[in-house]
Amino acid sequence: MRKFLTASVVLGLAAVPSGASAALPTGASAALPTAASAGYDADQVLVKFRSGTSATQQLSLLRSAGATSRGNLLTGLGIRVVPTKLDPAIVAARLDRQRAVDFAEVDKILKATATPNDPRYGELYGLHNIGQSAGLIDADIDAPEGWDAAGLSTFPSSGGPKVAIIDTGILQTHEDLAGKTVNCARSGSSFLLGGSIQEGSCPDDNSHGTHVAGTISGNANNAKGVTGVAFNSPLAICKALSGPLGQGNTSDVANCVRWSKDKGARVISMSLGGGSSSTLQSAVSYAWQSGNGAIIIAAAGNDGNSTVNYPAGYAEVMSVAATDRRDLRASFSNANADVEIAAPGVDTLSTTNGSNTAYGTKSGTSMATPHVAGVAAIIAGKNPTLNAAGIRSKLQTSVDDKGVAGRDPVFGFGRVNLQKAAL
Ligand SMILES: [Ca+2]
Ligand SMILES: [Ca+2]
Ligand SMILES: [Ca+2]
Repeated sequence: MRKFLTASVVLGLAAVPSGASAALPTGASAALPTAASAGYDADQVLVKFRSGTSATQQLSLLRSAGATSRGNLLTGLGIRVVPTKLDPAIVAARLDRQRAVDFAEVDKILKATATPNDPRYGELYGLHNIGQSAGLIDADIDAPEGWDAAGLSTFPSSGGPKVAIIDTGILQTHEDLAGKTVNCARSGSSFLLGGSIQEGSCPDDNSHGTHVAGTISGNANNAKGVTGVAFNSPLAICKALSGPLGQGNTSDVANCVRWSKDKGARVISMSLGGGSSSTLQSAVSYAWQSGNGAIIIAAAGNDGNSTVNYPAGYAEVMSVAATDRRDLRASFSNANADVEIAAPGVDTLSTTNGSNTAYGTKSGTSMATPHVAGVAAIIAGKNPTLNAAGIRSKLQTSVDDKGVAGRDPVFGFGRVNLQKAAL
């Protein structure tokens, strides 16, 4: 007898409308370069003399400190950019001690923290929380800091490891998903003999899969819509769920797991859950163990209690709980000893399948799961020889601990953090 898997537990809250996005300050888009010090200019110092210090006095003080001339004035600021052949830190320290000097300092090199130009990036509190919509500042996965750390601050659109998504399919032509799908298939008894994979067809009749895909790999810095966590990763899409409830058979999900691994996915993301099955366990065991293995991420479930759902409940699979914009447990998020990691999953904005320019918010451990899958992909991209167990270990140790200290049933090891994962 076939057991019936359903994404409906995961989808249960997906239709809850969110007023959050409407209330957002549009200026939240973080045009601010964060002053990350990366050393200082080797050839100059900055000096401000007190008023009344003559040019002759200035030149005398500068030369005795090791500068070569008075340099240039920063117009309107009264601060001089002064050349030197010595270590600017030493020259600045010498000058700073002089009574005629208001201040002297090295000319620090700043760099902008990666901030994409996508117009709705500012609403993605899960990536970068600046307190938008009554959120808690830094209740996020530290995505821009992580992109910097991973060397992705130029927002390349390719080059990352392949991520498989087993879900309701994808709207491949969506403006923020264009070019992402490199493998596409479906397995489903409603249109095929059970156990068959049909390559080349993975349409999304629900929107759930399209939403998950946008969180994992939405096109970044294309001046459109949102930004995925692992925007440089190509996607292998396997449609195992269908219809308004997003349902599918265990055999189809298992089939997709096997197919995803064979297509070379290093990460398999499953925002679905249901009862246990030997067939499904065999498939995840194959994907986890075959070759270097695939890291397998799945939703803990939206029952709001301690139910263990599968595939999350298998030892080979990381179970993902959901947090909100204040780093608190989402009311619907399951809590049990198998929960391994947490991620933002309340009112998550992403791509939807209404049109090629459609976006919307959904809530669920379904929305938390792709945040973790994206971080796993960036770990895999940065560490090409790391096996699945190594990626999992890195995920576990690069969290922000939440709730009671250490691993706990609500947050697992903690809320995922891309900056720590990418170091
Ligand atoms: Ca975009
Ligand atoms: Ca598990
Ligand atoms: Ca904890």
